[in-house]
Amino acid sequence: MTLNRDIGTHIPNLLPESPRAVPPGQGDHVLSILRMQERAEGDAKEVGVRPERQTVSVVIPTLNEEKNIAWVLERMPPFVDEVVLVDGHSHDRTVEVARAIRPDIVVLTQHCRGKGDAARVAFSAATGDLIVMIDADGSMDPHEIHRFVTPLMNGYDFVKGSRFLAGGGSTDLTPLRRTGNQMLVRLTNSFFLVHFTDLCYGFCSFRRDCLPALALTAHGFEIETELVVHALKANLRIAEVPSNELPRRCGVSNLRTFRDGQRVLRTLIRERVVRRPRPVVDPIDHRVLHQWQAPAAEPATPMLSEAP
Ligand SMILES: Nc1nc2c(ncn2[C@@H]2O[C@H](COP(=O)(O)OP(=O)(O)OP(=O)(O)O)[C@@H](O)[C@H]2O)c(=O)[nH]1
Ligand SMILES: [Mg+2]
Repeated sequence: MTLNRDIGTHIPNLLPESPRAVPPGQGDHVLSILRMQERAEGDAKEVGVRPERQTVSVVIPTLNEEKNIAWVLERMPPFVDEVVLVDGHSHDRTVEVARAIRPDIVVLTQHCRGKGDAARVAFSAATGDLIVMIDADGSMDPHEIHRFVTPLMNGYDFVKGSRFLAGGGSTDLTPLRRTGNQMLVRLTNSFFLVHFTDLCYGFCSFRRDCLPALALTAHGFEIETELVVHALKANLRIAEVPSNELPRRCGVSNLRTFRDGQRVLRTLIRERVVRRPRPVVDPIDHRVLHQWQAPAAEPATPMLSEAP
């Protein structure tokens, strides 16, 4: 993998000089900046363009997306250094198509099931300084990736996409999901005293050095909520940027509105009540267990009585 492209030449700088310079009341029009809590060290650190080059990894969880993955990979911007695809044991040719389009793609198989599990595998394997997560179904446009990278280069730690900021939108949300999402956004805002405009949306990015602080444990679609809430609890500097969600290009959704809505709700309540991090307990898929190397047989240790 080559990490030698110059990000600065490709990414337009969306922000004014620094996030602090956004005029009051105008943040919604360009970039809604949510400074959730001042970190003690945040004040000391001057927010500004980091001079050193930041490499970018894009992670993509895939489950039976052979008809969509080509569109996503072909639209990947040139400043992306690494693409990590984590496949959920697809029955179709998702992996083959991805490799044909982008031979340098890093392909991993997830340990268990669910988007959350796949995302955690991808995050720990990604090597870029900045990590962007995007769906494989064509509902998120890779041409928007610069919106998620630029704030990270300008002092933010975590960036979440919003379909409800000026400049964003969705042609995919059904009225039921829109209402459910709105209720969950309101609950999040009242639980954690913030002003998010969106919650159940998986287009997001963060600095790789924040991964330990995010302490992710989710297995399913509640990963998106866990990412945001753990970023809040870790006092990360968070930005919300507008994003346009499109309908999935082909195939069927893996999301089940009521089941996954309940998982998000349970996550929110648990995070509100419990302060300590949850332990990670992964039920490892038997196919993965077969792929992993079994321990080599120990050389027999001579018994004391057999020693010369
Ligand atoms: N590796 C892996 N990827 C998954 C799994 N479930 C979903 N995905 C991927 O996660 C992304 C989002 O899943 P979708 O099924 O599109 O769900 P959604 O976007 O929340 O719902 P829609 O708006 O209806 O499309 C897609 O890229 C899926 O291929 C899984 O269990 N494992
Ligand atoms: Mg989708």
